[in-house]
Amino acid sequence: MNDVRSIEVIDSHTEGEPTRVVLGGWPEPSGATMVERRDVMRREQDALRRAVVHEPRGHDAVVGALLTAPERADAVAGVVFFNDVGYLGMCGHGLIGVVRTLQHIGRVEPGHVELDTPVGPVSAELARDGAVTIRNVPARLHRADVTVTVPELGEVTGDVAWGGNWFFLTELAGVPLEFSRRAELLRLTTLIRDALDAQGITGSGGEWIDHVELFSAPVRQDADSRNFVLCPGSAYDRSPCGTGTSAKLAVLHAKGHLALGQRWRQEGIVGSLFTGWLEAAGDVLIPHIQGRAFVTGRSTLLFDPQDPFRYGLT
Ligand code: PYC
Repeated sequence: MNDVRSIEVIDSHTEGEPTRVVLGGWPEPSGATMVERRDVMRREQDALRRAVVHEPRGHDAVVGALLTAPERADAVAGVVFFNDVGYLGMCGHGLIGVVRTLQHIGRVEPGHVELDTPVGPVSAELARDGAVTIRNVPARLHRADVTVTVPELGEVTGDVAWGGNWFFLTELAGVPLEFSRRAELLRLTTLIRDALDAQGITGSGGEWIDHVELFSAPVRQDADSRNFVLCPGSAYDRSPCGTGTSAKLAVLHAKGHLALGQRWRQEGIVGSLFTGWLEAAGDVLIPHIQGRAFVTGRSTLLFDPQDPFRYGLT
């Protein structure tokens, strides 16, 4: 990594949540598949992940997206999402940001866009007004009504579901989902995640549940529900979370509360909205998530060999 002197990025936010797309300067990770490329990034290029998302250039809520060569001939690009603590399977708000960024640099036009990720192929429809609808990887309910014992909270019952990442979805009576209470919400969801871990409650194959999602009645009149989502590190999602909304759709459908095609309007903690619905494809459920992203900046990150923090604060 020592010969990297600059990295080109474009910043955007999707319904309030930041995405930093890496366009150049990051050596192309080797590997024939997106999984292999993600593993090379993790093994050999992790300093660049930290440099792009950590302070002093970033902060704990930034999700990075490295564009690579695609796996499939008809895909525009491959994309590996990463954050302050590691790599994400998929990222819903991030994909919406990637599509708008590709439009900004003239690589896509309104219409259909195919992209490859380490957890499978995804696609998006970019509308003329800038709205993006992503077609996510299949979502599923893994375990319903699981009870975990959490310090301060006692027994908390929720569902474990996959929406491109692993989620524990629950409600906490008497805990309002208000932006002004975000520090407390972060603390409580972190306690839940730690308790899930300590009590061996995982996704399939023992995978770590790294996102916790709380729900309440919405504040907006045009929404069905409001959420607060703890991301893998210590940040919360400013958007309603694309993979989290996907997991929610799978849970609602499995419990008989959401028909195929029925719209679900998920409000996030800052009051922004994703609209989601499910489509059946064979025996799997494909979530569609619609939202908006806005490009906020374009910059060149510089690496001064004299700078002790050029690879970020750890
Ligand atoms: O939108 O899927 C999402 C997401 C995951 C983590 C942050 N945002």
